[in-house]
Amino acid sequence: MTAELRSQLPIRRWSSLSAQERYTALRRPAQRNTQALHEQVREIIQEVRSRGDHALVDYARRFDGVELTTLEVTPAEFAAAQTSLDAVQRQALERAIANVRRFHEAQRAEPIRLEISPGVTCEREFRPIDAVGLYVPAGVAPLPSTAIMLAVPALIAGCPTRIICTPPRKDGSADPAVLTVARLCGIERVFKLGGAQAIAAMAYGTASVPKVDKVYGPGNAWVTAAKLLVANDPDGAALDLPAGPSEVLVIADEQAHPEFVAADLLAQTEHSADAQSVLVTTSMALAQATLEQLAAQMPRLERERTLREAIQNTRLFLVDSLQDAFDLSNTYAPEHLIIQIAAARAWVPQVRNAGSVFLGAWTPETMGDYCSGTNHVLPTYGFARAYSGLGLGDFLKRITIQELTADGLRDLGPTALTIAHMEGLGAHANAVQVRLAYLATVLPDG
Ligand code: HSO
Ligand code: ZN
Repeated sequence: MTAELRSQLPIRRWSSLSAQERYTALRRPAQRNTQALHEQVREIIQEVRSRGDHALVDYARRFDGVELTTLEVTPAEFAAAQTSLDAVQRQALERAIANVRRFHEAQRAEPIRLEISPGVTCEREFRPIDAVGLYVPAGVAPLPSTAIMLAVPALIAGCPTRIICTPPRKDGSADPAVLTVARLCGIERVFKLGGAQAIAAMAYGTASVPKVDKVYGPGNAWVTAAKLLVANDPDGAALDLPAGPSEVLVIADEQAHPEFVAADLLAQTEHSADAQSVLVTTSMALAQATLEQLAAQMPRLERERTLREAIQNTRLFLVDSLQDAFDLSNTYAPEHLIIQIAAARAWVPQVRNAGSVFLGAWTPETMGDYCSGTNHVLPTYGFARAYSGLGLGDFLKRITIQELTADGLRDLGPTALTIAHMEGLGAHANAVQVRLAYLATVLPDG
């Protein structure tokens, strides 16, 4: 086992790789042919737009293998879900929700009101997005934690319409844990819809599914393609962030526990066959011991099949210094960055590109995935270079407001006039000029 893994996962010395080799080594697993995929997804969206609920029922039959009589979860199904969880499970969800709630409440920003110069006031206020559609995937496993990460910020932002779409199970029911989370987070409308058709239904609305302004949540390549397509259409819906397969990068030194490091790599690897885990270490001994631990732990884990596939995407790098490790990490821009080095906290300022950071030996990514309080919907596929993970702000709009007094306009108006003339936009200048002229004649002294 170890020998097999060792041949699959060479420990590469970063300093000996050329620029091209480094680029190739850090490339994400290839995504599906997007051209063909987009064509198929476009067709699904078109069908949902023209045939509404009928198309949704047909797709559920074809893709999920279920015959749905109602798309929406009924009160009876909600009630059954509540009783199907045991007390420990329910309390775990409640505690996770409470923590995520506290951390997201703390993200509430104060409105701004500033007098820029006498008589010129600028303000910024927040408004919730009217209608939000939360997609909770269930491809590899139902993800009640994802329901938490989406529903909690939507609730505290105060979005008036909040709906969930989640794929039906084989028996045509929705996952009871997802339904329990929905109820605990004040979401009353859940639809048993998965894939691109769910996104289309939320973006355009059907007889049963309300139209939303923005769609949220991770999903497979179909879901992501659908989100991108509907976001490009003014009649569709905005999207939260571009999403790809999940990934983690672990920076470890010689003091790290190989057992923990391997466990963290595997935790992320089990998400899907195209998930990626990367180890960057200053210690050859740690790299080798981690390989041994991977081999030892993998056969004990339930999702060994997926692990064996996805482990091929794992990369092991040996670097000359911690500075090199952080440079590599910033280039890769991981969704999750785990730092298991002696002075983890001291290195935080070196992190420039990462979705979410986990410090020290006692902070497995699993905690952030489920219950510590941070959001687990994060930028993947290198998008962490420019995007952030989901937060309260993604459910709010920032609206600016301004008000000038006559004196304010007298004072600042000429500046606008000058710039308007520089741009050759005479009507802009005129809108100021007519007022200044009025003030000069009708109200000569303000
Ligand atoms: N690690 C995933 C989130 C998740 N993990 C949900 C378990 N359940 C986000 O990258
Ligand atoms: Zn996870």
